[in-house]
Amino acid sequence: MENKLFVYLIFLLIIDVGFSIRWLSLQHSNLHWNLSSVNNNPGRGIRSGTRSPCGVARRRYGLAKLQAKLCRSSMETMPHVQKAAILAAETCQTVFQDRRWNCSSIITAPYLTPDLTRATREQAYVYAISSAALTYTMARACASGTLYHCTCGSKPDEPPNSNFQWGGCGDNIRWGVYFAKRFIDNVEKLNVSKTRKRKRGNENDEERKNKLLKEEIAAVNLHNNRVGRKIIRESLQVQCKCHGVSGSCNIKTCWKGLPPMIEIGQRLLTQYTNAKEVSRNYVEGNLGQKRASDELLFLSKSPDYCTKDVKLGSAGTVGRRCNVTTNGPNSCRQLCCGRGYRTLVEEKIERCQCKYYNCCYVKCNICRTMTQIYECG
Ligand SMILES: *[C@@H]1O[C@H](CO)[C@@H](O)[C@H](O)[C@H]1NC(C)=O
Ligand SMILES: *[C@@H]1O[C@H](CO)[C@@H](O)[C@H](O)[C@H]1NC(C)=O
Ligand SMILES: *[C@@H]1O[C@H](CO)[C@@H](O)[C@H](O)[C@H]1NC(C)=O
Ligand SMILES: CC(=O)N[C@H]1CO[C@H](CO)[C@@H](O)[C@@H]1O
Repeated sequence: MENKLFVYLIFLLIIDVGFSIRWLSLQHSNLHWNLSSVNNNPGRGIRSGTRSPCGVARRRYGLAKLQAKLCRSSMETMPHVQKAAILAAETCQTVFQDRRWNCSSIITAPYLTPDLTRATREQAYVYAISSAALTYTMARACASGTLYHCTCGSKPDEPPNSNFQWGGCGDNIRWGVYFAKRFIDNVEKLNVSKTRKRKRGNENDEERKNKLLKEEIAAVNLHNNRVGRKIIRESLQVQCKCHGVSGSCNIKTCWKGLPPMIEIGQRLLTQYTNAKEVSRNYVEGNLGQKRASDELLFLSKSPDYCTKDVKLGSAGTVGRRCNVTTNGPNSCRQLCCGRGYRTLVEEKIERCQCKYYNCCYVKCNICRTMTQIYECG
C-alpha cells in the first residue's frame, strides 16, 4: 500500500496536469457542507478555513485553490458537486465493468495514475463524464429548488404541439453548464496561463518541452470537458405529466428533463469508441481557437491493459472474473488476453423453496449450490 502511494506521489510530481478532475475524490468524503462551520471562522488567519469543509476539501481531497474559493462563496452547491463525483465514478465503473480497463483508477483520485494523465482515450472519457456529471447534478439541483442562484430551466424555444403545453420545471442546463465551466474548466485554464507566464529565462530545453506538453494536455482536457457538457445538452428530452379528472389526460404539461445518468454514460461510450487520436501539432494549431471537433480527442495511445504496468497506469487483468459463454468484452478469451483462466467452484448458501403458511409466516429451506466461476490467469 505504501509502495503504491509512493508511486502515485512520484507521478504527481512529474506530471501536474489533471487538477481539474482531482475533485472526483469528493466521492469518498463525508464532509458536512454547512455554512455555520465557516461563519464561525471568518478572516484570513491561519485558523480561518481550517475548520471550514472547503479548507479540508482543499487539503485532503485535492481541490484546487479556485475550487475551494468557489466552495466558500457558494457552499450550498457543494453537496451537488459531491453527488456529481459519485455519479461520475459509478457511471464510469458501470459502463466499463466488463472491460480490461474498468475505470477503477477513478477511485484513486486525487491521486491520478498515468492512464488519466497522459491524455489517453480513457482520460478523455473520464474528463467528459466528470464534466457531464457536474452539469447534470447542478441542472437538477436548480430544478429541485435547492440552490438560490438558479431555478427551473427556461421554457423551450420551440412551440409545443397541439396536445400539450410547456409547464412544470425543466432541468436548468444553462446554469449547470455555467457552473461546470467555472468549477472544472477554469482550473485547467489557470494552469495553462500560469505555465505560459512563467519566466522563460532560466529553463532548459527539457523544462520547456515538458511545459508545452502540459499545455497541450490541458487543451485536450478542456476540449473533452466541452464534449461532456454538449452530450448533456443533447440528451434533454421532453417529459410530461397529465392532469385532469381521474387519470384522463385533458391537460398535459411538458418540460425538458434529463434521462438517467447511465444513458449519458452509454452515449459517451460510443464517443469513446470513436475517439480520435490527434497530433500535438493539431492541438497547438486548432484546439481552443474555435470549436475544433465534437469528438473525444486523445494524444497518447493506450496500452492493451492486459498486463500490469505501473508506468502506463495499467492494472492488468490477472484475477479478473470472466465469462466462458459470451463473446463480449468480458469473455475469458478477450479479458484474459490469451493467457487462459482458472476454474473455481463457488459454494452459495441461500434460502430457498420458501412457502407461506397461513397468511403471514414464511418458511424456507437452506440450499447449497455450487457454481463454477472463471478467473483470468
Ligand atoms: C453541519 O451539519 C451536520 C448535519 O447536517 C451536523 O451534524 C453538524 O453539526 C453541522 N455542523 C455545524 C458546525 O453546524
Ligand atoms: C477492475 O480491475 C481491477 C484491476 O484488474 C480489479 O482489481 C478490480 O477488481 C476490477 N473491478 C471490478 C469491479 O471488476
Ligand atoms: C455469461 O454470459 C452469458 C451470455 O451473455 C450470460 O447469459 C450469463 O449469465 C453470463 N454468466 C455469468 C456468470 O455472468
Ligand atoms: C504548473 C502549474 O501551474 N500547476 C498548478 C496547477 O494548479 C494547481 C492547483 O491550483 C497548482 O497547485 C499547481 O501548481
